[in-house]
Amino acid sequence: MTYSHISTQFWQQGYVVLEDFYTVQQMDSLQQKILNHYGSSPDYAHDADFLSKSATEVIPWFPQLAGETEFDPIEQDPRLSRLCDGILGEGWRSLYCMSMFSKQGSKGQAWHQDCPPENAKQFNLNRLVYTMDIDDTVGGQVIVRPGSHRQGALSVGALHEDFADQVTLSPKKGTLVLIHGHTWHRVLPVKGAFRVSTNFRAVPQGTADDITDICVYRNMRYQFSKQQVIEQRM
Ligand SMILES: O=C(O)CCC(=O)C(=O)O
Ligand SMILES: [Fe+2]
Repeated sequence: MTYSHISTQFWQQGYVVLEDFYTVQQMDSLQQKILNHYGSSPDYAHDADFLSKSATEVIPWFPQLAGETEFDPIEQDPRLSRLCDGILGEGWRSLYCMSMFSKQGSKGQAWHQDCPPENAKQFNLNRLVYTMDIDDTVGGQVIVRPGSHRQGALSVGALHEDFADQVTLSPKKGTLVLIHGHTWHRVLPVKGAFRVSTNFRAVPQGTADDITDICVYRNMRYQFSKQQVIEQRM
């Protein structure tokens, strides 16, 4: 696929998958850093109310804020910058890098949109880097609905409902997945010992730094900075 094909596919589908984007060596080294940080039995960082209402069980870590420089070359890869130029246009910028850890038996993440979808020009881009294979044995596959970035807010309904048009992604070590923040997406329960993913978020010019402060779920809108449900949806 050429850069322009990738951008076209992204804007048609609301996501795009690029296998073997990063090398196994790069990924093994990052994975080691991430696992060293979490240790064997990390605690959930979000408040309990959020974890239960959102049916989302992940433990975030912001490695670049913690001074880990090894994540920088991943983010600064010239091919990734060129992809973002094509997808986001001039003047886009990186927001932050967040690793996410889920324990064995955890629920994954319910259907959500990373930010409110009401304004098509205001969105985040998820640049998801996988430092391990995500497959049927490990669980934690990512499910998306193609084209849903154009369909407004998620419908109200079951938090993990199956849709006929959903697509299941099983990223491998080194896969880069780009997901539009308005695209409906979720993560399946984790069956293996643990699951790790790392997200380098970016935004187009003119988008606020706190664009991902409000996340839209099928049962609520949740504001992370206030640790509060700001809208019940039923
Ligand atoms: O961990 C994943 O694969 C997806 C996480 C996600 O929904 C996000 O970063 O917005
Ligand atoms: Fe998300």
